[in-house]
Amino acid sequence: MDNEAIRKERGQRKGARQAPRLDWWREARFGMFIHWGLYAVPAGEWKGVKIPGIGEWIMYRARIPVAEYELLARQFNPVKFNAAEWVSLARNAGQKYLVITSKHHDGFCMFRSEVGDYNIVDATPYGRDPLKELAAECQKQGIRLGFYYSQTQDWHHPDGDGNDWDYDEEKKDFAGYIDGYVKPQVRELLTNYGPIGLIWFDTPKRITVEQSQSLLDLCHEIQPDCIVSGRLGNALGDYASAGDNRIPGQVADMDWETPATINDTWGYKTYDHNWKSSRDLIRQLVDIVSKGGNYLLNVGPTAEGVIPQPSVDRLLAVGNWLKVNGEAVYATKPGPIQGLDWCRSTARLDKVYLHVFDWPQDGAINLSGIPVSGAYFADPLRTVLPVTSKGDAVMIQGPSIAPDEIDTVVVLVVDH
Ligand code: FHN
Repeated sequence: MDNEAIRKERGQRKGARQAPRLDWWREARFGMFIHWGLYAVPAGEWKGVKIPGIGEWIMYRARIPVAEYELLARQFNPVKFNAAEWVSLARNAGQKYLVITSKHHDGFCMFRSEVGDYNIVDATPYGRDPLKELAAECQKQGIRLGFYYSQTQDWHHPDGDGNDWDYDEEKKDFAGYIDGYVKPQVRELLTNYGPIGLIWFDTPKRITVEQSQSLLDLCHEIQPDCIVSGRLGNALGDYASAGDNRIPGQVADMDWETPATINDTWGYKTYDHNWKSSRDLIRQLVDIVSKGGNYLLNVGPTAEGVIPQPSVDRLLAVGNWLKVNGEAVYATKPGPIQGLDWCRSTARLDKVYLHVFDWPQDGAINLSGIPVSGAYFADPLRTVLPVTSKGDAVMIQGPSIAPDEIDTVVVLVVDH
């Protein structure tokens, strides 16, 4: 049981649970996270040495001086980036929103900014703003767009948090950095790219209650419908953020999301081949949704702008599964059957969706305490299954071989 998965300071603000601005997000359930930035150039290796840990932390882990790290911008030329392809991959994966790093902890901005020239338009040979292109494509293909923005850590800005190898932490004017740099940039992100579904702040660390509150107010003032992630800090987000790759052990009575990796890193690393299987990803999605959460699944494109093929393959496999079983995922709530290893459940209107992970050898599904009056498979054939009841016990008879060994969805018609 992972009951510490959602830390208090990343929790949901009081009253936010009732806010209609979250409605689309509650129905979406599944999103694409994209970690893309200068760190894709070294891709896990610095001066011939493989740097352990997640790829986007290479500047920190190798204590790379700002003056040296900045030079990576000259090599960043993602000529293979194609916004239409990325957005269509998200669509085909069954993901309803996309969140991309506009600025990660290394401080490099993936958008044109008037507040400094350490950004993809002004500092790289590429000279284009990929967020503009993604915004246009998301509009076109009906995907909500969100921006990740590292509000506290900035290892490039002299007053941002985290870089103590170039700057003296004691002398930093963190408040000045928030007011004079972060806020204008958040304003740019919410003004120049059309409607933005959400702002995904991260690693709150030293940010004060007042600073978190003022960032929240700023987002809602510019775009009242924009939602703000729990990593804003101080329990002020519109929804709660679970730890990376962490899933609560039981239903969490709040709006929450798990950000997760497909391999071990977020930002691209040439040598991270520890890919989760599509079976693991589908089951994680279902596990999360059955507990009332959203799944934000990451890809880390290369410096050329290519999403690694193992990620593409797995996302498409999840998408194919969702094409058949999507009604048991989107816009559902946690179902009434909880705490069993062999299955999960979700619910919508008068239907309960039983997700069977471990199909019984004799094909007999035994449940208790659920008044089931009918059952059928969620696949397009909608094969009806015989149901027999005895007192509190219900038995649904299916075939002896699992129709889908990853997750067979049985739709239960339940008397209320
Ligand atoms: O430090 C970051 C990390 O690089 C990555 O962006 C993840 C994604 O959830 N968030 C932070 C660690 O929790």
